[in-house]
Amino acid sequence: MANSLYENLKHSDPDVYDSVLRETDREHETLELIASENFVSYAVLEAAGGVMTNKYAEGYPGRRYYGGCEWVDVAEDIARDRVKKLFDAEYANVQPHSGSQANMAAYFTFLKPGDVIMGLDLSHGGHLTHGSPVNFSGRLFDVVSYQVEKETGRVDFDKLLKRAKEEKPKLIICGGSAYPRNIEFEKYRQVADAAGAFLLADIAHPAGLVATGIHPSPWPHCHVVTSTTHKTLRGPRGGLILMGEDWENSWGMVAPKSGRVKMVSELIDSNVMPGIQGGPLMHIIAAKAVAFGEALQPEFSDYCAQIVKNAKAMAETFLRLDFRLVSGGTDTHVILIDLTDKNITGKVAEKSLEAAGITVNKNMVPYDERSPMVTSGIRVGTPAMTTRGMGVDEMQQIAQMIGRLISAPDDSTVQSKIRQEVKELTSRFPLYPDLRT
Ligand code: DSN
Repeated sequence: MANSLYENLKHSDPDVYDSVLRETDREHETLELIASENFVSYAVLEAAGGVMTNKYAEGYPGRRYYGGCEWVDVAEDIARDRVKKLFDAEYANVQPHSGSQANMAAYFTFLKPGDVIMGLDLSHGGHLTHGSPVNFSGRLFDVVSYQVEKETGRVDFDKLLKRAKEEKPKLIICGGSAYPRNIEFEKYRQVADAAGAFLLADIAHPAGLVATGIHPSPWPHCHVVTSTTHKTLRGPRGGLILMGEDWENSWGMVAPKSGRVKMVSELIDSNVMPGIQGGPLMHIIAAKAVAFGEALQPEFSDYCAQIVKNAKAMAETFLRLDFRLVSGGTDTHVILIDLTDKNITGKVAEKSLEAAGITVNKNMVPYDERSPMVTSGIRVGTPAMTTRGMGVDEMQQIAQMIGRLISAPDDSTVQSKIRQEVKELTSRFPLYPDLRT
């Protein structure tokens, strides 16, 4: 039953149809090790590709600016209820189109332009939206970046405390995109309290691990949490905002008609819409609801435990092969390989691995002397391959392949041999068999 989902597309737009089919084949035939990617279920795909894409629903369930929202209200209520249960949260907003927009809405809730924020430096594992000068966060706020230590690859909290007391940020951001270790929420909160700052955790990467209790909980330490839905959480591409507990704002915001002091949740809701977004992507919110339902099942806990088991097995193999890993290993799904002593850049390593069917991304390592387009590292992650059912043996095999390619990046014989091994391995773990040619 090949491609029945795409019958209409096939006839009406053969060019786009072809690109979709080829992407499906690429996903099946390659080893996807980008730490921020995953493969959603058929149910999530169906909801994301469904008719809710047609509906305008500015506002929130029960108080929209458009008629005809009764069924999208049901989907959004399911999504909010499920994600609150999943993360043990009192408040959730599932409308942010992405992690960046979740962060933007949260910043606009707690900050004014020009306020001081502290976030982990992008080249030390942070994220663009944590204060990079080329991002809105770096352009609107006064950014004080903090870094990890060269020897440990981890944050020195005594140094962070000293700096925070000097700089007096209004908001401290923890979490990032290439930080292989658990986020130390409790220590960050001690720093935030000492500096009089709010604490925001961006758990986009470990969200699935947090939901299943494999990673420590951000509560009660973080005032607000943002995330994406498509990494370890294995949902459609999107964002969300959570609070463990809501509280009355202290920004002097009073609801105009009632004279009532607003809750922080109301401020976040209005900073998402109308603050930075218009109509929510209701098909994606429906797909988020499906993914949250899947994540509430016991099998999802087993899956997340296996992600970490796989990452640790891979990290151990890399260490045996004499690779340097930032922080010496991993607690999560992320491994950051420092290639500084290997006479190869991240850029060349990424290209060479790609030619053999292994997809990773080049990544800055702490104290990198190369540019972000070249880099001295690669980032590797296990969520996608774990979704395909691969285990420790396969992770060890993949790490060995990476080792062979990195020691001979220009050797086309090695590349084609490994391409063949990748083909054999991926064919044992089929992906979307009903959607391929
Ligand atoms: N680009 C994402 C990642 O790869 O981690 C973060 O936004």
